[in-house]
Amino acid sequence: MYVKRVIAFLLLLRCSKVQSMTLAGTKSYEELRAAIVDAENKYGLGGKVFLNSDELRADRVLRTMKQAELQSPNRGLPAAGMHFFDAKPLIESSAVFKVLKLMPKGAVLHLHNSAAVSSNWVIKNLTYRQEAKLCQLEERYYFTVRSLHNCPDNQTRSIHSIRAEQQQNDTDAFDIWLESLINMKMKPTRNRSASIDELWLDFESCFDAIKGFLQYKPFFEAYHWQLLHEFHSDNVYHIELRMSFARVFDADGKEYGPVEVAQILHRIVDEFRRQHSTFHGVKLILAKHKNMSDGELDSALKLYESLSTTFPGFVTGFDLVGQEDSNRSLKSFASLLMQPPISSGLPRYFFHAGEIVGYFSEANENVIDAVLLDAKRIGHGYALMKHPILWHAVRRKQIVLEVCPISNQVLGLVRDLRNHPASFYIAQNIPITITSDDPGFWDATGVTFDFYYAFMAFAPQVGLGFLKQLIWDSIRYSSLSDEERRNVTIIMETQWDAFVRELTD
Ligand SMILES: *[C@@H]1O[C@H](CO)[C@@H](O)[C@H](O)[C@H]1NC(C)=O
Ligand SMILES: *[C@@H]1O[C@H](CO)[C@@H](O)[C@H](O)[C@H]1NC(C)=O
Ligand SMILES: *[C@@H]1O[C@H](CO)[C@@H](O)[C@H](O)[C@H]1NC(C)=O
Ligand SMILES: *[C@@H]1O[C@H](CO)[C@@H](O)[C@H](O)[C@H]1NC(C)=O
Ligand SMILES: *[C@@H]1O[C@H](CO)[C@@H](O)[C@H](O)[C@H]1NC(C)=O
Ligand SMILES: *[C@@H]1O[C@H](CO)[C@@H](O)[C@H](O)[C@H]1NC(C)=O
Ligand SMILES: CC(=O)N[C@H]1CO[C@H](CO)[C@@H](O)[C@@H]1O
Ligand SMILES: [Zn+2]
Repeated sequence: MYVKRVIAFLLLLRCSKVQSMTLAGTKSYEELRAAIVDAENKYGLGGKVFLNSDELRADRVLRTMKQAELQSPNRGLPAAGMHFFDAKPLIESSAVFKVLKLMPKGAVLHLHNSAAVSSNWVIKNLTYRQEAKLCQLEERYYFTVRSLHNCPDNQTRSIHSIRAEQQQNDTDAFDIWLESLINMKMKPTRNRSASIDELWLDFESCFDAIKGFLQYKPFFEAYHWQLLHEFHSDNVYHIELRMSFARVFDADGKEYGPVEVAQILHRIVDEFRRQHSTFHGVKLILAKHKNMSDGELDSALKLYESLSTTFPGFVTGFDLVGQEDSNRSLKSFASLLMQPPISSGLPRYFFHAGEIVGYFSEANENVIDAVLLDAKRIGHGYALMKHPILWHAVRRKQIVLEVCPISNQVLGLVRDLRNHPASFYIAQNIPITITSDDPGFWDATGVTFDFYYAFMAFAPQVGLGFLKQLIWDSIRYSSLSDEERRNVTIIMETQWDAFVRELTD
């Protein structure tokens, strides 16, 4: 009620100068000012979250740390205003980061499997195995285990033997070069102002480079185990993973199709859960590249049907990926997506939409189509702010935006994350979830670095209530069943209480 009164008062202020003078006269300037600050804090995301007495104490501790860290050093930028590539060492030594790392982070809802694991682990582990090979095709390089259809045998060499040819003191340099194939920080675009198209070329080249490794079953298994390990170590308890379900083969040349690939992953997750009682699990979202024909979309939707009926509750959604402004718009696929060639009804859609600065392309309107196609969540929604009617609909329908701060920065949408539209979504109480998209390709292991920017750059005024809202919302907007939600809630409550205690001690 109080918030409503202040808002009503502010509207009056805007309408009638005379009236406002009279109203202002009834209260002191300072009182009114404080009322505005208070009303704004209560209005935004997390503003109404209940905090018990321990949480209130933890909130004060956290706010003090935050304030200290946001004071910019010698008129320079605080880490929250810097590009992640430059800020990473500062963030790692920050007190707020250490708290966020410790914090249970609920579910990560937007993550691409082949870009999820640290590039450094891929180099230090997978490329040191005997089976690892590298194929060179003109200026492009691809990791692989067997010869690729696009890369002839005579261009493919064992990485072990290439490494053996390096001088003793050059193997480090060789490994760094190898890593540059799958890491944006090491690309030439890093040190100059590159266009979004150039950044996406580099970005897609990372996916192309790693693809071959993930088609080999032993590598696929080790990689996904490492994925679970990196996120669980970051205090994430549930993951919804986007993947293409590409075929996998084993050492005997036996091939595994999409259903068997899902089975393999299911076994890995089960084994990981057996060993880590606080890890709840994984769900899979079939995500295909938008660079496709109607016929290919038709097959992809049929594949979704077969996977989701074989693994109900495990394969739970469908998405289309790729650079939006240079690929087909959602609108161009709309009729098929509205009436998919499947009997089990409309898939649960989790579309990437509005991952774009938002000018002059049909794809600029992808967010409209995502809403019309009844997407349960929207990947990014960066351009939604420019749609004054649509964001009301998104809030009313409680479609959560999967916000990926560092991804948006690395891919050139915004340099200083304090200018990210998520600030507006938070202020307008539009539901968001913080997630890391492709952290393996830019050294942002897990999701805590993204939380750092969300907490420090998006919303300077918020404290623990905001974080509490975010992590419980990540469970709320997941594809978990009611029973699973109850189970993960039990895990989370214990972890959260321990976290709050640790923060106040
Ligand atoms: C790769 O990681 C696995 C699992 O952590 C480990 O058992 C194996 O020894 C590692 N291999 C190399 C070559 O580092
Ligand atoms: C590699 O093999 C292809 C045929 O598969 C041949 O055209 C090409 O000349 C060969 N390249 C080299 C470097 O031997
Ligand atoms: C080590 O690297 C330096 C510079 O690249 C080179 O001059 C030197 O010969 C190398 N030493 C050995 C032992 O390979
Ligand atoms: C970019 O610049 C930094 C600092 O000047 C340098 O250390 C790094 O090697 C450069 N990276 C690339 C990919 O050129
Ligand atoms: C898009 O599809 C075309 C034709 O299938 C192919 O040549 C091209 O490499 C694809 N581009 C990407 C980025 O996948
Ligand atoms: C929930 O937890 C209980 C007790 O650990 C377990 O028996 C049950 O299978 C779990 N349910 C789901 C859906 O994970
Ligand atoms: C069909 C289509 O427009 N495909 C384009 C998708 O975007 C990539 C670049 O990311 C282009 O190479 C494709 O031509
Ligand atoms: Zn994505």
